[in-house]
Amino acid sequence: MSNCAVAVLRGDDVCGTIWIKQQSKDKPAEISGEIKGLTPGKHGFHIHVYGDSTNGCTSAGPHFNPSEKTHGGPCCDNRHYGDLGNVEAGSDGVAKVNITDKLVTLYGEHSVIGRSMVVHADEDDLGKGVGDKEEESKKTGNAGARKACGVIALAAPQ
Ligand SMILES: [Cu+2]
Ligand SMILES: [Zn+2]
Repeated sequence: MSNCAVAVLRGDDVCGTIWIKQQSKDKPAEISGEIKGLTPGKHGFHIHVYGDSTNGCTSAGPHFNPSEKTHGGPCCDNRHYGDLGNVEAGSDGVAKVNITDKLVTLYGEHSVIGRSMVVHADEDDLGKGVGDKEEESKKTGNAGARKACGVIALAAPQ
């Protein structure tokens, strides 16, 4: 049976809607939607561990990381489950999201339902930061402030 989830991202000047669809437990997740109000360019995009917004996006906690790895890019083995890389906004501030990911799942013990989706002020360096950027690169990719976030909620099959 296919599963579907949706996150409505809200922030001071950034908002968006992101859908996650997965046809079955063994198929990759398809993540799609649109985020508006961003500065043009790349912005880190992650799933954070908690669906808690009692203190704004801060209470979403760190990146979802059940395998206890260091931060990385979505391509790579060494990454958090929640590491989705960057979304890129055009000159109109709109980022179209279209990601297929094999670690993000809507099934089982590592399901992302009930966690948070977060878009950041800055570009995610995908764990490749060096020098004084290296330590934070391995945790957050130096993606900066949390511009908008939303809880990943179960949705009707689309
Ligand atoms: Cu993040
Ligand atoms: Zn990460």
